[in-house]
Amino acid sequence: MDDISRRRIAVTSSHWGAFEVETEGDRITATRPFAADPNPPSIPAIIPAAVHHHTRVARPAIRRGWLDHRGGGGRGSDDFVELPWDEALDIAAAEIARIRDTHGNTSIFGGSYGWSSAGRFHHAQSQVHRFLNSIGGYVASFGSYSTGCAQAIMPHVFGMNFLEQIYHAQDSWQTIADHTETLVMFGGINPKNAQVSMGGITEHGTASWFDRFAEKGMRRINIGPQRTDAPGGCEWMPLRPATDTALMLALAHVLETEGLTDHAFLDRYTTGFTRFRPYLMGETDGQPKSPDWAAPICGLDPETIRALARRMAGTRTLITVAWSLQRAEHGEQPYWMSAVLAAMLGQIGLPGGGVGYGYGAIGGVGKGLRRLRGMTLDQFANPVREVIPVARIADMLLNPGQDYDFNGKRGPYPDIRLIYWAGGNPFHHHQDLNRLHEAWQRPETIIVNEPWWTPTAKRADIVFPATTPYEREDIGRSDLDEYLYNMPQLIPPVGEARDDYDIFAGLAARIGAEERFTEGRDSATWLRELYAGYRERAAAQGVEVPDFEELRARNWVRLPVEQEGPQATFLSRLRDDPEGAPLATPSGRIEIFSETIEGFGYDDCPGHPVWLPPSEWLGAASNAAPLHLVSPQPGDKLHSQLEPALADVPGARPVALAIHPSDAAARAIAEGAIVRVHNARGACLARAALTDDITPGVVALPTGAWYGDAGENVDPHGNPNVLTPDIGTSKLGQGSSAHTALVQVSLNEG
Ligand SMILES: Nc1nc2c(c(=O)[nH]1)N[C@H]1C(S)=C(S)[C@@H](COP(=O)(O)OP(=O)(O)OC[C@H]3O[C@@H](n4cnc5c(=O)[nH]c(N)nc54)[C@H](O)[C@@H]3O)O[C@H]1N2
Ligand SMILES: Nc1nc2c(c(=O)[nH]1)N[C@H]1C(S)=C(S)[C@@H](COP(=O)(O)OP(=O)(O)OC[C@H]3O[C@@H](n4cnc5c(=O)[nH]c(N)nc54)[C@H](O)[C@@H]3O)O[C@H]1N2
Ligand SMILES: [Mo]
Repeated sequence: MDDISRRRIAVTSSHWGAFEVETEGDRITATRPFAADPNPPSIPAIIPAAVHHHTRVARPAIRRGWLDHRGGGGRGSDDFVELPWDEALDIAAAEIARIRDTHGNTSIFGGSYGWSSAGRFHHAQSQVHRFLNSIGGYVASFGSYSTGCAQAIMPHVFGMNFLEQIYHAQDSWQTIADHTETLVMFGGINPKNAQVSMGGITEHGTASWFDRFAEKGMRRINIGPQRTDAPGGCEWMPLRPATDTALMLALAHVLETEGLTDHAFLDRYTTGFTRFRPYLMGETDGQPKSPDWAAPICGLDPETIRALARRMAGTRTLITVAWSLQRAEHGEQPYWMSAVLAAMLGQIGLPGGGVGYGYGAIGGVGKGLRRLRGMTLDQFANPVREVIPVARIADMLLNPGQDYDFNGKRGPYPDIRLIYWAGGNPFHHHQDLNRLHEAWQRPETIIVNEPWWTPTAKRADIVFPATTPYEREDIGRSDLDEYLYNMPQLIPPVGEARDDYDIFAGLAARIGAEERFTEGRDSATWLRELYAGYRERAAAQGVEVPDFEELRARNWVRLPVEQEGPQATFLSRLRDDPEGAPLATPSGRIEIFSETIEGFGYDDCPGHPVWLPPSEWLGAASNAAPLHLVSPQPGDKLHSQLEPALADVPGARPVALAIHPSDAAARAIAEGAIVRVHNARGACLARAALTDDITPGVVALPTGAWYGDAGENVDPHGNPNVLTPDIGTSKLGQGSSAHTALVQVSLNEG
């Protein structure tokens, strides 16, 4: 690397934005927002403290119990023995080879879900997948905690890959600004979440778009449990969580009974309305899905529902749906039903009308940028066919060989003996962590690459210290951002940390796969080569990017990737030419009824959208658990990253729990009081934050606190995942059901 002894300043990129970093010698001394960002995130300030935090993994470490007598048990309670790199790599490589040779590659779980950090080459998940494929493959995972359920259901409805749809096909912010008159936001559109975008985001524009919407007089209606899920100035309809489908059905019922349904649209572009209508009207089950029916379910008044339906039919209306709605039991239903409601309104394919998903969930959605062909390290094909839905990990570990359903398929869970995790923190992200802790004791060996002693690292057998992005050089680039970065190495690796690439190269060499994994290159060579390929492909698409050395000298460039000409409008091609440009659904149309899904025969996801009460919601509240817990993303960081430094701030932990003053008063809870949030699955501490901006009966505890140590009955930091249920959304989606939880909140005495 360059001379690092002197003071220097450089710009780097992250999942939550670009920022300027000041270094002196081997330390990061300060960070500042990037000048080109109109609305910088608040996160960078704590990076220096986090990077040099005492919770960094200093040296390779092996759990004492595992070192003494191999195998599980004691994970999370044993202490660790530090070893020199060579010795630790020898031991890990021998163990990986032993398990592979004894039990086969189907006994290795390498799903390794997680965001790790930005940067194209040093992307931990790509590195671990390439390594495991170099030695014969691994059991993979499908989907994400973000949108796993939607990724399963939505292709049945619109016939396209869901990620393709949300990142590249939906209406752009510009289209919305130009055409939308009424914006109906289920779960809001939250600039707090839009701070983040995978792979990087430079100009944070969501809040400014809302300023423009307000100026032009667009009605902006946030429907959900928290006023704060949308920017200030939006209308708020306080909704009981998990009841969106009932509300959407009631809106559809108004359209149908008041002659507001666009039947011409349904006839031309959709299939199955005649199979759905009898359910809507109550002909199949004796219950019309009217506003009077939905009002007590949703906690709204029937007249409000009627007025909203008329407004939606009478103006150019865009329905947006937050990802959070499908991170819940039966999450398939609000997603599918929103498409049906939009179809009944007949505005799909018109600019600024119809439906869109995940605006605000991450900052890149809606930017509507041209795509440049990517820059990714080849992960190789995986010879192992077994893939589990990502959120079914604990089920898999607890039930090897047991059959499970997923999106029309049925098959057994593999028998996992080895887990390799790099770039994720399952003991932050998974639901019912006490159950995961039990399941996690099953495999013979668990290896984790991590910069910090996260709760996952603490529960591993072998921990390799990984560098952070500030300790290695990389290229920062995302298709949802206008910028391209050279992310310089700013400081030498902290402690004995190594890049994931070098860790895997070291293991591969010991398992006879060095040539395959490295192809004779080191990371500096890879970086230049991947970049050269990217530059060539960009040029072929008419975009000039500087050569590697010039980019290094310039640090960053803004790319001309704004769309020219007409802006994106979702399904405009279908609308223009339904015969010539059919959807890739079985019918070629939007599927209001799906023969395919009906054919699966699932009780929890039938052939058209329905209201299915979840196992936990306010309609099923009990004395033991009377409050609905939502666990949104944290505003002050990305998931559990940088947590050790944030937790050092006096008074910052346990995490703040939003609670309505009436619910607090009923429990004699005052502002700032330390409370215990609990249910049959677990308990954690939290700090009461009283607010009128939350629906009574609902409490909100953001994710991201580190799960406590083994043996602690009450998580002291406020991790909501000790309370959330580890159940799939349905047999179809099998996504995470994080938002489906009832809890009690009590003053913490003693
Ligand atoms: N209750 C509840 N739970 C949720 C959610 C919810 O809404 N409610 N949301 C879910 C969602 S959508 C998501 S995406 C997940 C997020 O869950 P994760 O993506 O697992 O969370 P992160 O904290 O980002 O974990 C990334 C880890 O990678 C490490 N890391 C960073 N850079 C590197 C690197 O270069 N190399 C290596 N080896 N490691 C690195 C970080 O230190 C960190 O520990 O959480 C899910 N969990
Ligand atoms: N600052 C920050 N931003 C992030 C992240 C982060 O860690 N930090 N993580 C990123 C990631 S990985 C993802 S996937 C996205 C997630 O984006 P989302 O899934 O949209 O975000 P959440 O924060 O889980 O939930 C948003 C809101 O949905 C509401 N909600 C919960 N249940 C319901 C319901 O049943 N009905 C309705 N109408 N509303 C409901 C809650 O009030 C909650 O505040 O965020 C991204 N953005
Ligand atoms: Mo996510």
